[in-house]
Order: sequence, then C-alpha cells, then structure tokens
Amino acid sequence: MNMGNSKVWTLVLLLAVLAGVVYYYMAGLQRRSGIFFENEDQSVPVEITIKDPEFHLVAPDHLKYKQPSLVQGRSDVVTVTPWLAPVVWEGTFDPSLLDSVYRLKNISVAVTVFAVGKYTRFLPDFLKTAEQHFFLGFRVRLYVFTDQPDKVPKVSMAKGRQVMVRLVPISKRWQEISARRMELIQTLIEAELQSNTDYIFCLDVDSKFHGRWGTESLGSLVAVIHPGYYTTPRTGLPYERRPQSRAYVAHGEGDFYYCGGAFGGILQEVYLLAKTCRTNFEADAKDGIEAAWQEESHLNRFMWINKPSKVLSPEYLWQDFKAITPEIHIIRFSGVTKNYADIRPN
Ligand code: 5GW
Ligand code: MN
Repeated sequence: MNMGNSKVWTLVLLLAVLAGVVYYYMAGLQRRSGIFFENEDQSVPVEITIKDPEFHLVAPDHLKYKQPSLVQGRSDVVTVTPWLAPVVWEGTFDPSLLDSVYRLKNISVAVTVFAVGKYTRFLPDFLKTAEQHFFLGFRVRLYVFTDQPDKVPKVSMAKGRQVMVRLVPISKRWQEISARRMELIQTLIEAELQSNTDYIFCLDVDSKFHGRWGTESLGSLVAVIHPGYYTTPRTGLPYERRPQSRAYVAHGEGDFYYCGGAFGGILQEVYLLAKTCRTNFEADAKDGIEAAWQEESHLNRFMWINKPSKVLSPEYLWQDFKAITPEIHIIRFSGVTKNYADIRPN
C-alpha cells in the first residue's frame, strides 16, 4: 500500500461515517415527526407517550354521549375567535365527555385567591361554593393569600381537595395589592406548583360560584370576557390609552375586554403572564404612571399580544348587580355587589 492508496481509503472511510451520521439523523427526524408510529388500531401499544396535559385528548372507548352536530348548536353567540380559539358558552361542550377525557389524565388544578384586609369576609362563600361547583371530582388546591390566617374558615373538602393558606403582609395602598398579586402568583408557580400542578386559575375573592366551572375551561392560556363590555365597540373598551404606559392599547386595537378577576391556563403561560404584568406594572410605577385599571389593564395588553387559546364567555364572571341577558343561559361565577366605602382601606 502506497501513500496515495491510504489517502483514498481514509476518504472512503470518512464518507461512510458521514453517510451513517446523516442517515441516523434523518431517521431520528422521521421518528420525532411520528411517521414511524402512525397506527390505525388504538389497541396496539405505541412507543411514545405524550405528557403535555393540553394535547392528545384520549376518550375512554364505548363512552356514550350525544352525537355532535355540525348544523345545530348555539347560533345566538359567537363560539370561536378570529384566531380560532373556542369561546365557551353553555351548550357548546359536553361536560361528561370532557370530564372523562381529563379524568384519564389525572390532572391537578391550583387556584389563587387573595383576601387581604376586609376582603376576608368573602372567603366563606367563595370557598364553600368552590367546593360545590369548581372542578368537582378533580384534584384541586385553593391557595388563599391573606394577612389574617385566623380568618380563613375551615371548610370541609372532598378527598384530593384542600385549602392552602399563605401569609402576606398588609399593603399600604390598595393599588399595591393588585401589583403584589402578580408577584405572588409568579413565586407560587416557581417555588411550589411546578412539580405537582397542571393548571392554575387566579380568581377574585369577592365572588361566588353558582354553576359548574370545570374541564371545559382548561387551556394553555385562558381569559374571561368582562361582562360589562362584551357588546361594546372597540373604541369604548376601557384599555389603557396613554402610550407612556406599558399597558397601552392603541385606539382601533384590542380584541375583547377581559376580566382581571379571572384568568388561568397551564403553569408556563400563567407564569409568563404574571411576570410580564408585574414587570410592566413596576416599570410604569417607576415612571410615575399607573394604568387605568391596574393589573387588569396590563392583562389586557398581554392578551392582545399573546392570544388566549381559550376564551370563557361572561358566564364565567358575571356581576350580581347586572340583569341577565338572553345569551346567558347559566351564571357560573359572579362578583358579589359590594359596598366600596365599607370594605376598601383608603
Ligand atoms: C382594596 C381596595 C381597593 C381595591 C382592592 C382592594 C383589595 C383587593 C383588598 O383590600 N383586599 C383584597 O384582598 N383584594 C383582592 O384583590 C381581592 O381578592 C379582590 O377580589 C381583588 C381585586 O379587587 P376588587 O375585587 O375590589 O376589584 P374589582 O375590580 O372586582 O372591584
Ligand atoms: Mn372583584
């Protein structure tokens, strides 16, 4: 073997190794894209499992439920957004079908609720009615953030459901309570929920459940349409309109006006929302500006850019003082009418 020959052999060897690497990579790509795993027969076990709670809806075989229709259903309301997120109204979903799907996933749901100062008076009704209507039969943890843990009532809860009390220092200004909510949600997700929770909802305490709030509300990023503005033209929506604020939504822009009193989704999405709203709220404060409706304004700015993957109709946060309109077939959750002079600190 002379020098020329050995160079040729080295080249051939290198090419062979390269071809092997390319083949291995392509096969991997194909495997990841699922091509090798397509199978028509669900009874043949597949090699991959999908862990994300949001995707891959598996229904138990032989589950009996009403046949879905393409030509009948709610026609008095819009049930999908222009970015194709469902808008949840009574009559658009099958509760037992959805419960069966999510039961197989054994999901766990966290709720945050703040009861600072005089707002502890809302806790008994909030917690009692949550136990009657919120994710019945599922694992639920209700995190109560309060400055007076002794005022948290002992509510008897079903198996797998519990109230967790977290101490927060009393805030000087009420606007601060708003700002701190996002901060505390952010740290709760970071420090406690990541390992044991799939979904989180953040709710106002001055409200009660009156009807089912369950698996139909689950999504990556979930927003609730404010009951006061769902027929209002864009120009009349109370977004923050000053460009100096980080909550700014320009005239002629905005989809819906969403509630600050109820939002949720998977942990990662709500974490990003809380972090973004908090950072923007604090940066605004440094510049001496406070958005028109505090964190609700920041939430609306966030949802304008980050479109919610599921939108809940005003059934999911009504207001007790509002007369019911024909499109509302059920009130699930509603804000209690409160005497502001009586409960607000300043
Ligand atoms: C106090 C004064 C003004 C505004 C808010 C508060 C306040 C709010 C408070 O003293 N203690 C408290 O726990 N909160 C929490 O923030 C409650 O969870 C309350 O539901 C939430 C939002 O405040 P809300 O309900 O008074 O706001 P709106 O817009 O529903 O009336
Ligand atoms: Mn409220």
